[in-house]
Amino acid sequence: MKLGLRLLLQHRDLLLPARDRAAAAVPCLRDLRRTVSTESKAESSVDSQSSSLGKRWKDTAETVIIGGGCVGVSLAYHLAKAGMKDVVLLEKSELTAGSTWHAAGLTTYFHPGINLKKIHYYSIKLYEDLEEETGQAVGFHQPGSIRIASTPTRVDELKYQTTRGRWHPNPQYLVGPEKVKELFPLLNMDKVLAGLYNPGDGHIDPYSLTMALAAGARKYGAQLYFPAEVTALTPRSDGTWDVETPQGTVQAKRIVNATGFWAREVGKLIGFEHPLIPVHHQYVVTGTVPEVKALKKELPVLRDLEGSYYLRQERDGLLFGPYESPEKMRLQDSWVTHGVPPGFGKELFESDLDRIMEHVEAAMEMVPVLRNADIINIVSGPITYSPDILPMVGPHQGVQNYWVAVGFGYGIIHAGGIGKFLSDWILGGEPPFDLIELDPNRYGKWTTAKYTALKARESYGFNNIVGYPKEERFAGRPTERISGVYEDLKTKCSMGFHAGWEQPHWFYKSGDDIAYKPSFRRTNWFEPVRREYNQVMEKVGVIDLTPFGKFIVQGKDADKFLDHLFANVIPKVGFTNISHMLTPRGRVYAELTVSHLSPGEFLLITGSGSELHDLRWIEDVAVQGKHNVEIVNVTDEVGVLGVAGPLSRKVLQKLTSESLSEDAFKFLHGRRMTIGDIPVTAIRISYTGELGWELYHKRQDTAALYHKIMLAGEEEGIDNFGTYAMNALRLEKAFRAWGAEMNCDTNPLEAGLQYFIKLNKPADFIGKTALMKIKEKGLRRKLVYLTLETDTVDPEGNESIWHSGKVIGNTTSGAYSYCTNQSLAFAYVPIELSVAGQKLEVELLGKHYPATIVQEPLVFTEPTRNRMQQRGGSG
Ligand code: THG
Repeated sequence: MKLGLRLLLQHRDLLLPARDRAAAAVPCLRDLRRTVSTESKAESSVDSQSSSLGKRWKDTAETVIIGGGCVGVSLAYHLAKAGMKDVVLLEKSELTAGSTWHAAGLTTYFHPGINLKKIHYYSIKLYEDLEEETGQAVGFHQPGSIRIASTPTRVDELKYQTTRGRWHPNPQYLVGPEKVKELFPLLNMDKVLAGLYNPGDGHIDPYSLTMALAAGARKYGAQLYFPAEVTALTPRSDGTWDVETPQGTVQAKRIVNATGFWAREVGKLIGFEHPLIPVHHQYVVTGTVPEVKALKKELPVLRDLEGSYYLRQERDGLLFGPYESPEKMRLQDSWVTHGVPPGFGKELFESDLDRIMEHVEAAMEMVPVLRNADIINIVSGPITYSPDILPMVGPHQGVQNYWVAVGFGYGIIHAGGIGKFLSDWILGGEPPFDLIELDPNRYGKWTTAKYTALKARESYGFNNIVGYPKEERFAGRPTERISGVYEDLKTKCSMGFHAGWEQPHWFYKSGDDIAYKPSFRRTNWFEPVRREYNQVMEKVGVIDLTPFGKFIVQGKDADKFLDHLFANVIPKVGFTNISHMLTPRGRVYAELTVSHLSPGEFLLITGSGSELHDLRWIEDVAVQGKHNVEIVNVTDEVGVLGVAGPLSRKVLQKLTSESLSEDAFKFLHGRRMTIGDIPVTAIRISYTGELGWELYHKRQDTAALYHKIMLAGEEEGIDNFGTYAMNALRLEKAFRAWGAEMNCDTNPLEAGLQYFIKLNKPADFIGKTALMKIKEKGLRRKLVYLTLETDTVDPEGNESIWHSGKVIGNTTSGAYSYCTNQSLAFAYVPIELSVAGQKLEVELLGKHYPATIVQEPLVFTEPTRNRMQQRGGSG
């Protein structure tokens, strides 16, 4: 039975049961596709080799990949192709079972983030060549794609996104309505204001793609076994794993969990609760639409951002997939609470057209021929979601040699690039490029099942929400990670979410518009942040820094271990310094402060977003080098308050009998003391660059400490400040931020971190040799400091920089400088342009703004000001 969409709209209640029957009777799209691809030349040869039962069972492996979906198979292909000898893939039922087989197969060069564009690019290039390499047709169509903007904000969004990536080779063009109509003649143009056109986009057959990757993997020597269900994972004392299956045990140097919606089950085998949950994703396939059939060339893939759906041509019909709102979307929570039903492999969920009706209506308005289309299939299949929609890719903290490649909501476009990325990481010992947003260690104990469900609901529903800078999402908050001052501050400020913690972004005062109003332009927090900025520059401010990651490192080898781990020298007892962990290739892996608390006892502090990311590295180096050290993560036990500003000494002095004078407590010194009778470790450091202290204390003391400081500072007019003001303060002082100015794509010399890198120290620190070579060869690009003449928009980071009509670099972060009343940014530019006075242009929202490279900093830090005054300078 065929049902017109129009008919369904009118009689859907009546027709639902019939439709379900109809849907069940019609072969699934993938089955249709498979019939097509079996006609291709190599399919049969691939299938005949597929099952390994009866074949020689390998009992040792360099890498065991668990899961035969497109991601796992792509990793096997890449590792084997790169020359890894013993690559074994274990799949519990058959290749593509799980989510791959029913995926809609969309491929796009587009991603709003800057790093994932590289993954998309690689995947598409790989898929273009795969048939030739493996002899397996992959059903790759590249009719292009258009993202439709139908509101002025959406036009801004497309402009914002185009500037964040012009240095990538991904082809994309912002086009006007006429061009959109030309590209997609069946569109109702009433609301279309603009489109983002990606000519190389399209779709691929996920089944054939996986088969091609499998053929390639085998060709290069990988062993793919199925059915082979992993039933136990047992670590050996040497860091290797025993991977048990009913067919036998494989001893593996490393294991990779690539098991899609089974990833939780596999994680549980070693005690992890991966924050993943399956969602029901539905798409609808129509029969032949005469107007589509009449077209001379295939329609580009359409993404209607406001309508929240994708739509593409499927043979002579259309395929349409919506993302329902958080309230309407469906989670398969029972698979989290009770586990995935054993044997679930190539099943689908029952479809529910009712749930997607508003998107159907939006689509019929945008593409009117849909009204008369017949539905021939509705696919409702499980896709795995992580809380923030992005997959988890890389080595996992807390255990040796356990890697994950899970949580793919868009596995088809990610599979190729992720396979290559992970393979390069495994073989090279460090991430080949920055893809920090996929670090599995961004999650932690606080990402509970409940949190994951709330967040996946939001993430799925917000698939096509406007992607503003400084966007906040509110589902699942607060988590169990609550600072001691949270209750005091929660009604006084706009909180930001950092690794499970709530941290003040900016504080309200009477008369402020306190609504959450994200914007591509300056918005309602612009003036309040100026107020906080002045508070710290002129008086004294308090900030909750509890979200910092905090580790104690101690033991016999502590000094030696840290000397090897960090590029800076080890501070003497009582001192603190800023130290970087470099990768073997000489890139910046992390930036921490190291405080030598007592002989052989160190406190390491990192930013909130990098806690387990850094800890994983530190632990791996300790274990692999057999260092006799104890590493304790004290993040959850320790609270931190920062007190900063010219009057901070005066205020804190009231609360202690120990002298805080310049001579008695110097910059970058730390000591244990009491502040208002509360024991603290006080460190004289501040990311604001102003006079200030950070007070580390037991987390249960945070509120008491906060109140004592606020009371003591009344006379001085003490007040709160948040991380937005902190960002402006640190940028004016030209302090670099990890993740922006430095990451594993940058070396510390081009990032201007020479001062912290001690190439002359005797210890052979990680990255030293590589860095010496980099220095010898000379730098190709450098971080520069820019002022910009803007109007109502400030740089954020990742905007394109133009010079002589060409894109020559990108910003890394930016802010308004409240001191000099202009915009300010850090940026990477080619070395020959990296001179003070050089004029450039920064593209913001489609407009080119004049920028000038200036000498850093714009504002001197308090210690520098002091030194200059002592020397009689101007300061
Ligand atoms: N406080 C503490 N630890 C931290 C941060 C912090 N760890 C992570 C991150 N933030 C580290 N980043 C910096 C960067 C610069 C400074 C402090 C932390 C800083 N720099 C001064 C400068 O560059 O002039 C001093 C440098 C020096 O003379 O050594 O203060 O905020 N605990």
